[in-house]
Amino acid sequence: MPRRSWIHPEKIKKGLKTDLIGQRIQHFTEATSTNDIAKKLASKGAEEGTVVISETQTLGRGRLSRRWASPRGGIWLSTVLRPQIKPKEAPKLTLVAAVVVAQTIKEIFGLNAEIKWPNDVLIKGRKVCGILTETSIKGETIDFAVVGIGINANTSLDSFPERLRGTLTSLKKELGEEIDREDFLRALFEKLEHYYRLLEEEKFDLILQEWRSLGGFLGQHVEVISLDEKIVGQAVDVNQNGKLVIKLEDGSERKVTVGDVIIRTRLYERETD
Ligand code: BT5
Repeated sequence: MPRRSWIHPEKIKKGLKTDLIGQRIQHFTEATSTNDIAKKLASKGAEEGTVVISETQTLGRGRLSRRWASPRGGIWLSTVLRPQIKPKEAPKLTLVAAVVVAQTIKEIFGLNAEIKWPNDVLIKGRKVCGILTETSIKGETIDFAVVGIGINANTSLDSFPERLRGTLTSLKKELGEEIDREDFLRALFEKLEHYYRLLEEEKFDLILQEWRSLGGFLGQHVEVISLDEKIVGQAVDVNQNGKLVIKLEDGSERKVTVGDVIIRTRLYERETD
């Protein structure tokens, strides 16, 4: 891969209006997983806001040890954070990151990015970004958190495994041209800092408001696979703790902490296309 097509940290930093996020950037041409590198750095005392970026990952990870395809042209990054929140509030960081990615995509490119709880950003129902938040807990507090963000930016669909091609998309595919990754990252870091500050100032309500306006699947009939259970109902909201609220057929409500959402209404529409 020619050097000129790498992400250049000094170009991101030029004009970057943040105090924390992205003031320190470690760039790799290849890494196992940026989350693993960021966790190592954080455990050795890396400053809050340190970002690790790699052009490719050989062991990119999703939740539950799933593989995350990380070919060239994408944005694979992890940020070290030291939030003053309780460990059980950690899922809020994933919601923050999802709002940040979806809003940045909307504002810069005018694409209709939507959030699918808990950690996906979709365009026209196809996944363009996934988020993986990992925390290290010390007693009753979070020692550090690493928020990993994977965005299919300048990736062609044929660089992904065939079985995934029907489920995902990239910014390049949606726009018909490559994006300037440094400009995009500068905007992303500024937005991340803004929403992270709101979280630290205990203004999660404001973040939730944004989340709801981007959570395109709210109101839809969904199936949620949570651990070994399948829950069917209507996705009605996300609550103060970042849990998904599902209204069951009998009218009662279930709150889900972890899981994968399948949007039934949309699946049905697609089948009848
Ligand atoms: C996620 O997991 O969506 C979290 C992905 C986080 C990736 C970032 S990249 C930087 C940092 N370093 C890491 O090692 N990870 C983070 P989950 O919700 O479990 O979704 C995983 C599923 O998404 C896989 O099982 C595939 O079906 C699908 N998938 C894999 N690669 C993909 C890609 N590049 N784009 C869209 N979908 C993908």
